[in-house]
Amino acid sequence: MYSRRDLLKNVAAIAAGVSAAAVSRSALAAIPEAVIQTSPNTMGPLQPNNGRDYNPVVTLNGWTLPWRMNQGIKEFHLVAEPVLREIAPGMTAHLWGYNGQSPGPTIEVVEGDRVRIFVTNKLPEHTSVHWHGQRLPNGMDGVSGLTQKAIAPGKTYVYEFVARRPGTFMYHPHADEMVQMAMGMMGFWVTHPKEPHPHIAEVDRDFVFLLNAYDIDPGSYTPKIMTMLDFNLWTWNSRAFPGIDPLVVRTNDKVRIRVGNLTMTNHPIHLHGHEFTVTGTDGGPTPPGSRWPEVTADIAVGQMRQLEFVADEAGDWAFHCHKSHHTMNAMGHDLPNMIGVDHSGLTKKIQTLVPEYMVMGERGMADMTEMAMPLPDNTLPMMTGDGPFGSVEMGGMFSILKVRDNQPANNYQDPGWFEHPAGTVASEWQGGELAHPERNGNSGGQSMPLKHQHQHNIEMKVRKPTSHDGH
Ligand SMILES: [Cu+2]
Repeated sequence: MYSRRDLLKNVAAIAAGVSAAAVSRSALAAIPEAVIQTSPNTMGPLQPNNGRDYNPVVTLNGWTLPWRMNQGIKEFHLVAEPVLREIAPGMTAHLWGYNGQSPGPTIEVVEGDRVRIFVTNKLPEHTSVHWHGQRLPNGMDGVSGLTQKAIAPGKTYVYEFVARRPGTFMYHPHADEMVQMAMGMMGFWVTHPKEPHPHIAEVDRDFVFLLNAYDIDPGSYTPKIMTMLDFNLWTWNSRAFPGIDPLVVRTNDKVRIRVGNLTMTNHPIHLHGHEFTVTGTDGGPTPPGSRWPEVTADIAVGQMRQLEFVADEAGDWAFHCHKSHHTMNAMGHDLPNMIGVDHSGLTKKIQTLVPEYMVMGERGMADMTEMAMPLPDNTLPMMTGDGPFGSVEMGGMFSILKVRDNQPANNYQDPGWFEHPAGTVASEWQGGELAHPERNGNSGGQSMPLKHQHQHNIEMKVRKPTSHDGH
């Protein structure tokens, strides 16, 4: 979680980067200065200070890349490079990304903008950048070998095109793709409409993040790049719960959440306490007549979805992938189901030989969160997160939508835990002894007695083989 001071400092740092690039030595240089950001904190929205105006997005645990205007062209500078990314406090990964981070910075432009992007390759192998979902000249599509030469290490390439349609996009390499995406190379792109659009709502809060996944053995730092499906860290913008910042909004705000999936499996993204509609995909805004209410949107591989709703229920609402193993951090998967098996005698005997020995899962896995289990360096507990009522028992793709009546507009500071009105929290029954449960089929119990007692004599009919005549 970030403090307000951090947020201001970081916004100021970005602003300083912009003005330095705009007015000093770089103003005369051929290539705009690359702005680097290494903090994993959620940066405040980057308000446009030139070009067409728009309402900027907020990148969860990320930031927006500043640009410079050069004779009417918006110029950005992306640097593909190895980065250190804190996945959550206690674990840092050696990834590849852009401008100091994985994912790279969000790029925000306006429909009709002519955009020029310089891409410098500081990786040990060649790369390219594909602008997923964009209308552009074929030679700007970034498919190495097919539409351009790969960008060799140390080289800088230039992409230039007009952002022709408004919407939600992403960028990623189209060179040694499996390795480079498994290492974290990706970023978000938003093209805002140049004028009010009938299918694009104006919203109060506009969040963006990418779904990504890594396979990093506990105690190690670098993802295994040959993993195809069995990843062990399920992340949003290369962060795992409890490292994912909350989405902070004010009661009755119109909220848009844009999500892109660059993992190798689908993610049913589920919001508690509200219904949303899918208002757009990477193909553009959906016509309003095609929308229906949902509380879970499945986001397939390579897809993007825009979820929109009015946040009219104050509280701390869970927001997560509905695949339960995607809300867990790295673990061994090959465990037998131990529920109901009593190891108490056995454990003590083994502990005289192996003092740290413990049994997992004899009452479910929740005990795991409370065990002070020794972990190797640089790994995360499988299920964790201290909530106001105890452990949240989550990891991975999990965050919290925090809806508050008094959250100031444009303020993303974590307001702390929700203060529940009296009498609105589930609590322990204090009404005395519980009635002994009646088995259905005896009397039916006191609340729903059976009308009649039936006794059926069930007759078994056995079909015997037909005669063997003819053999
Ligand atoms: Cu998932």
